[in-house]
Amino acid sequence: MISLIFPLYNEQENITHYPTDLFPIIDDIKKSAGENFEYIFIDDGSRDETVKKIQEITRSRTDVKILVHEKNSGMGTAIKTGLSACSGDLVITMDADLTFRPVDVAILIAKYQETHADCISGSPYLEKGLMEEVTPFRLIMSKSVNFLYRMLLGGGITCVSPIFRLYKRNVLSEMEITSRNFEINAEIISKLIIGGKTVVEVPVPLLKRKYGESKIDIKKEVKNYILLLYRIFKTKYLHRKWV
Ligand SMILES: Nc1nc2c(ncn2[C@@H]2O[C@H](COP(=O)(O)OP(=O)(O)O)[C@@H](O)[C@H]2O)c(=O)[nH]1
Ligand SMILES: [Mg+2]
Repeated sequence: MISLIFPLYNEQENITHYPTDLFPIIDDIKKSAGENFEYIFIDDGSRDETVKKIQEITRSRTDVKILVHEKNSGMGTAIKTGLSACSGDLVITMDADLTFRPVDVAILIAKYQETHADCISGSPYLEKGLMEEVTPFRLIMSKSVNFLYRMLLGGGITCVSPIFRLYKRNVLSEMEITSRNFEINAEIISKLIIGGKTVVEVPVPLLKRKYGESKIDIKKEVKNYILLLYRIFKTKYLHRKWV
């Protein structure tokens, strides 16, 4: 079984589109790939109608778990809550705004079936023209940070930040993850590479968010990503502890 993990924070508009834009797409993949799925939704102290909406639209489904944080604790914390509650042997982490397309879950699975890698990571940087729209400031920040990670980590990874990934669950269960925010994805991929696990990137498009607002605070996140780079340096070259 494959667990699909969705961190949710103030995503009421996006959730109303799941009956057309998410569930039928995954149902098709279920048939074609011969895999079963469970959905894990983690609400992270949303102040809008996220919890009510997700409960409403999933009421008749038996393949859904909804977990609720009373207080907003960050996307990283939400993913960790999801990981501790899921039961698939494979785990896919996804964006609630579906900016990574549900149809591309099939690409992650096909690559896993071909390689049996520990992690298949979707990257919009692997080929030209995959990014629908992004502000120049955010693109420059992101490309610079990714360049630094590539230098430090090796492994030729083009993009460390995307959430759109498939993992072997046992590989993640063995890992101590400390990030509470968006940098969790960079922490996980860094630890996989440092630990000698296999990571394979696949090109996937990244669309523009259609509904609701992005929650990212770029300046805060860049700080977190730089701190993480320092930790990688300490662990990889000075053989010191991560924290
Ligand atoms: N649990 C949780 N999820 C969050 C938080 N902030 C953002 N998210 C979710 O993380 C995903 C990515 O966030 P988003 O705002 O789209 O950021 P962007 O795609 O980087 O602009 C979405 O599924 C959000 O609902 C948070 O504080 N807690
Ligand atoms: Mg988004």
